[in-house]
Amino acid sequence: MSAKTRILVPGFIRERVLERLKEQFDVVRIERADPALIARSEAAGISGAAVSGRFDAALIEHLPALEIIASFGVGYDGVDVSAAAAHGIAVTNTPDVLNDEVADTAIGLLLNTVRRLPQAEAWLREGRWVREGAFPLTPLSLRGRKAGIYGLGRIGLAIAERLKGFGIEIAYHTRRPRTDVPYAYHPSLTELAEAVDTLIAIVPKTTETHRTIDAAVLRALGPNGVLINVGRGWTVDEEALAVALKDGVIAAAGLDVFYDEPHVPQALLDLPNVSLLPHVASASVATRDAMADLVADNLHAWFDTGVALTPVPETPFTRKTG
Ligand code: NAP
Ligand code: 8YV
Repeated sequence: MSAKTRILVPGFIRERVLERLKEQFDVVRIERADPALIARSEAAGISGAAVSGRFDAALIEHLPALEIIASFGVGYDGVDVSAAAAHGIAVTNTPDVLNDEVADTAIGLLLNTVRRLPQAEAWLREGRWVREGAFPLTPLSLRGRKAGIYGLGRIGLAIAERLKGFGIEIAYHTRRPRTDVPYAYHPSLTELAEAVDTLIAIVPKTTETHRTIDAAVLRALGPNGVLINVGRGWTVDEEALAVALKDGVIAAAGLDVFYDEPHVPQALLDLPNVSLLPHVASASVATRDAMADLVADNLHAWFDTGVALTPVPETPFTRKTG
């Protein structure tokens, strides 16, 4: 009997991924993605990997027979994709299966931010409704808002579909205009921010998106402005955001993602006009199960058929056999 294909799984991953991998593979677990944790002799027998989080060049270079890295999540910024591509290693992510969940959360976060629903519930639970009467009217409303989506990809489109149902006007900024949508295109983020009062960020973490939501963009959004970020914290200058929220440069913000997770700057925690979530946009059992299945399905497909199901654009490889 020939030996089973060996798959390395560093650090935490959903149990369902491990169960699905054990159907066909030998799973090698290490505590974290650190080459020091796997001896050279064992590293030489690893053909695939599944990861939720970091997988850097040092680990890639430590695994001479590695063919594929299946990453949990649609954003694959934790994987050194350039190093993988340079070694002919395929990288896969988990697109589409989370679009609706993340878009639902973006809308929930927008409503929480504008209508202060978490604060209203706290008011009730703390007995203030009984003692003090009605919760104060919210200065902000969704009515009449114009939304600008920064990143009109798979999830951005799903957010736009939902916003249409709220009767909200939609515009967007991406590097290249889309030809398949009726929404107004703005060639720069600042121009988008000037044209709208509600900016929703859902762009990947890349060198180009680093801290692009800065003081100037927030000024352009204006005093009635609301920022929602469900993409990556990397995209926001958090110091500038805290100042803008404190000084009334913009009205409010709703954030699911942060620059240095799980750490949230005290300056943001101290503000009353920001709604904060601990990176939960895709975090339902059903959606995380679908993501887990796609991680496993990519590895099964690669070793069964030679083709990954959802390779990232930088590594459009097929399996070299023989
Ligand atoms: P996608 O389909 O690849 O869409 C990305 C969009 O961003 C595209 O419209 C792309 O358009 C645009 N974009 C990329 N670079 C840009 C730049 N430099 N300037 C302007 N626009 C840019 O990705 P997706 O599936 O929608 O996911 C988007 C991101 O959301 C993920 O990468 C991940 O980081 C984040 N996310 C977060 C959560 C969460 O739990 N909070 C969950 C899922 C995803 P162009 O290429 O034309 O510029
Ligand atoms: C997950 C995400 O929280 O898919 C993404 O890019 O940010 C989220 O869906 C994350 O990947 C799981 O660790």
